[in-house]
Amino acid sequence: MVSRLVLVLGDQLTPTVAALSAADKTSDTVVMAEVADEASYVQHHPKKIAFLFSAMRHFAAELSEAGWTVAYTRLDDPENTGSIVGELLRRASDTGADAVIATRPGEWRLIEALGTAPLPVTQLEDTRFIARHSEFDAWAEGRKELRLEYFYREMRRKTGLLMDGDQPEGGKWNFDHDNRKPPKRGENYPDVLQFPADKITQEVLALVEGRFGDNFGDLTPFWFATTSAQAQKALTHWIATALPRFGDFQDAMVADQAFMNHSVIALYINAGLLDPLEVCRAVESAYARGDAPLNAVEGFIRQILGWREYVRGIYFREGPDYTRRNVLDHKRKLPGMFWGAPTKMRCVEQAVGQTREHAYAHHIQRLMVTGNFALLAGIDPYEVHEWYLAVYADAYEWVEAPNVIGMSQFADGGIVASKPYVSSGNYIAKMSDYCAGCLYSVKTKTGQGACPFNLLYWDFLIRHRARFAGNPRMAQMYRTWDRMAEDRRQTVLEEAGALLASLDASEVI
Ligand code: FAD
Ligand code: DLZ
Ligand code: SF4
Repeated sequence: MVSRLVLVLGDQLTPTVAALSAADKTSDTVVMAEVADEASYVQHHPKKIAFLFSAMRHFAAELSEAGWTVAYTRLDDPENTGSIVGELLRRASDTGADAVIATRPGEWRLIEALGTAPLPVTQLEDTRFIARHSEFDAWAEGRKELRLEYFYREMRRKTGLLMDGDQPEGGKWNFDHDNRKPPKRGENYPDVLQFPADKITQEVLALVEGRFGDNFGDLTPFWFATTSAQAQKALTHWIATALPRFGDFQDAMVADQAFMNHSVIALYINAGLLDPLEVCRAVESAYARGDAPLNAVEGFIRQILGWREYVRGIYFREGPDYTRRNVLDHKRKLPGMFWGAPTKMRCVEQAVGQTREHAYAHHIQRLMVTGNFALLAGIDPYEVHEWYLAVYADAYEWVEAPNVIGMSQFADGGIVASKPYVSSGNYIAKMSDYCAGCLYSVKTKTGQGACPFNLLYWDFLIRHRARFAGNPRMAQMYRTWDRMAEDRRQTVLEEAGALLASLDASEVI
């Protein structure tokens, strides 16, 4: 009988993933491997590595129980070759298998490694997404601009989610304007469901502490779900406790509140522990039961049905060089504050501190604090990309890169974002309580204590005037600048220059 290997990667932990669906339990061998190459292509947060290794070990045990033959390589196995292709070759030689079935990885690097491996590897399309590649490409074909909103509507029609016949539920496709409320003072936020470390996780924690303990990030306390059943519980808990207010305060930021009303499920969906369409249907059911308002439910479903599918389409459509795009020619090195070096900017200190603690920050922190700062300061987008890929437990290149290179850093020239996501300190002051406890003053525009975002904002706009002045959504800002007194404009640019020089000299800013 022909025997094949069935590759299951760390973010493919779904019993119905394409490779498993195409395989034969009676004759094929599942290959799963913890390998140095995957654990170190960036300096992953230790919690991310521990989450993935523990989830992989739990999933391998579930497959064995279901009757699969599983060849599982632990990181500390002395025979471990250190790479996915190396492990496939080793297992092929052990079992006599001469072919591999794989589900196409979510990163060009690994797609290419499998494609050039010295044994035949069939890479099947990953069907765990709502849109097929062909659907996205057909939608994108011939369009001048690939705007999320129109793709999202197609996905609503395709799935019937929040549809009333052929019309959107509630008469509108998008309730975003209801979802931008600033945080309320004294608001209580529900707890995210946490799970104690079982024996498998404890072993993984010891391994990760020994091998990756020096990477940026706290390994413990470790409380992530590591099985699909636990992830499902976390989702159910969030729907019952936080979904109703997810919409209203989606863009708000509060000091020492890492999760607010966010779901903290991206890491589970992306690893394969939760199915995106089932998540959307569970949230839609809460609306049907009258347990959550439409603005919350639509806002949430748009993130998964819209953004998540859209960024995946962009990543695969744009090709392997996407992470190297740098249309703004930004070259500055990523400053130490991203790795926890001291900073006087409370917003950055909060976002990075929470990232260190939880391998998590919510969307607006990623976009309007760390992302905004990196873009204003002209940091090399590839360095920014590597940072985001490393520090978040939900980060894989297919989803991280379009968010960072495209949405956040505008390095793709506007494929994802119609204008750069930049703001002065005003936006952060409006949407958070950070500024009250900051060593800088958000109301101060120049001089002693001026908020760095205020200075860098103008510096960015002026540096890139030729590119952005013609953008109708930015014209107003250029008019404001042009109306400023000449000496004031000069002061702003001089102080911004001095700030950037301090950054380059690794001074604390
Ligand atoms: P919630 O706020 O509860 O949102 C619900 C779900 O919607 C998420 O779980 C996620 O599956 C999906 N979602 C929301 N926004 C996006 C988006 N822009 N793209 C794709 N899916 C989205 N998301 C990742 O999954 N991995 C990443 O590596 C990643 N990097 C990002 C980098 C930057 C600079 C920015 C601005 C965003 C990034 N995002 C990334 C998107 C988003 O910030 C995270 O999905 C979200 O913060 C995860 O937390 P949550 O599960 O609590 O999400
Ligand atoms: C992120 C990650 C890590 C840290 N370690 C492994 C691993 O040891 N073995 C594995 O199969 N996958 C791992 N992954 C996930 C892969 O990097 C991921 O499959 C690719 O980046 C494609 O998305
Ligand atoms: Fe951030 Fe400026 Fe507010 Fe300080 S004053 S928290 S640097 S926006």
